Amino acid sequence: GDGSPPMPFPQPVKVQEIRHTKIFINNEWHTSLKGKTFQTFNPATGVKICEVEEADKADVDKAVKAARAASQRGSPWRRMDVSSRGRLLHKLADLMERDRALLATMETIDTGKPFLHSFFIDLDGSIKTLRYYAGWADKIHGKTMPVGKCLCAWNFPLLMFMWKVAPALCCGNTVVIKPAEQTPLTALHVGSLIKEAGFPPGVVNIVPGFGPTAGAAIARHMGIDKVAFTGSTKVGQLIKEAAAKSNLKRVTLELGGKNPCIVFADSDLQLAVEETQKGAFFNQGQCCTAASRVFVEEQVYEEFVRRSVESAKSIVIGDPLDPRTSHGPQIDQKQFDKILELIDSGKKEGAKLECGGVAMEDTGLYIQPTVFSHVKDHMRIAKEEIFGPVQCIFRFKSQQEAIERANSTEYGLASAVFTRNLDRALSVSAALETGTVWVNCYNALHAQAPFGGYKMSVCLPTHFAHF
Ligand code: TXE
Repeated sequence: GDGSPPMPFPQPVKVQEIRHTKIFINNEWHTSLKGKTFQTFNPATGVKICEVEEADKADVDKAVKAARAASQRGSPWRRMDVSSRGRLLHKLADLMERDRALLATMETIDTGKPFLHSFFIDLDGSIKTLRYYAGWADKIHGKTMPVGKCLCAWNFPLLMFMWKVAPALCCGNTVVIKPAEQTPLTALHVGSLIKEAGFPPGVVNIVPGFGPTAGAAIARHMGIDKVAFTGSTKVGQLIKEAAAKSNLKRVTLELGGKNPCIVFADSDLQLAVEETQKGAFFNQGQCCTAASRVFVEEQVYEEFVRRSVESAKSIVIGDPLDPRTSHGPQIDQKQFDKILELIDSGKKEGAKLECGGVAMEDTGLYIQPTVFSHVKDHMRIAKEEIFGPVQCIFRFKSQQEAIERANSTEYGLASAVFTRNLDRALSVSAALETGTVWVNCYNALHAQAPFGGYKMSVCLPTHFAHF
């Protein structure tokens, strides 16, 4: 270094007690109308964190009424001038900065993702999203929609909350949002910050609960004009169907991916190894953008596999609250079982297991970073979204072949090209049927850049917003 003392790492906060565990409607905390609660667990230890009030259809109705009332003509939210709306979004971002270590700790306890990732990636992205849309609030002209409803997944609970809520609020909408049942805690804490920031009652309402009950009630609600969803393709289809059969509400979907990387022999090989592996293992592989299919040109194939295995073996697995940890547990038993079953299918279908492939012993839902080589396109691990720390490496001969194989999937979210040849980077990027193509990098996501896709990965009314 330059002789100066190292920057201290941010530290997790000691969370004695989770304060916000109820349904948030009209800036107030409500118990569930049916009197039900559900438990949320720390996936690193299996220990219950707390009980959360469980919203069902009747609670969703109550939240929609509040959101509708808050968007009536003459309401404080409707009368508020647009620059004040922007200021409120900035105020919320300020409060999240104030509570940043606490929110990052809660996110880590609830999801199992490493604390430094929560702090530097999820919190950073959430705050930047708010500030980006705060800046848009007084620059949008034209029509807005009164009530939106959002359903979130558990892999980036806070970030997805902001991706959905920030643009909706920026345009003057009111929202009802259901966090994933696995990860309700940071959303509820943000509820308290929304109140503290001074948003009028009813503008944001948070209904923790399950998909088939609260989620389905939202999808078929007659009083909701727009629904935004992140999750599995199967549930995305259910939501679009429910929207069609109720009031034809507008639908935005962000679904699965089976994202290809193409590594040419002329690339910076070490960079390609590092970036594709980060892409495969980041967030324990639980990313819609996970780099789950890596196509490597035959001349460098063996060397690429060798270095990838070496790199996978050096990943630090451990307690997600320990700042040295870079790999935590999977979110829950269901995902954990699904991943191990798919790993098994890979072995049975003849892919070569280079490393990992097993769970860590004892506690928690840890799966070792896993690398398969000699993967063939027909295998299940080549086709299905694994959503776990599994890297699949394929061999290719020609550029045309690599493009065709990369595109031969029902998904079309993200992809990457690794090459030093700029012409090739441009022509391959243009040929790949994905919303994002990264060149010589991976997972470079920005609040300022659009995020969309092709085929069964995404359904967006505009290319612009997440909402
Ligand atoms: O997803 P679900 P699950 C993929 C990934 C993963 C698989 C299953 O492959 O292994 O999906 O994960 C709500 N009406 N992704 O079972 O069921 C649910 O409450 C309305 C990709 O966790 O789709 C939660 O809030 N809502 C992904 C959300 O949908 C319903 C992120 C996600 O749950 C509902 C997560 C219903 N009938 C999983 N059923 C990504 N794109 O990043 C469930 N929900």
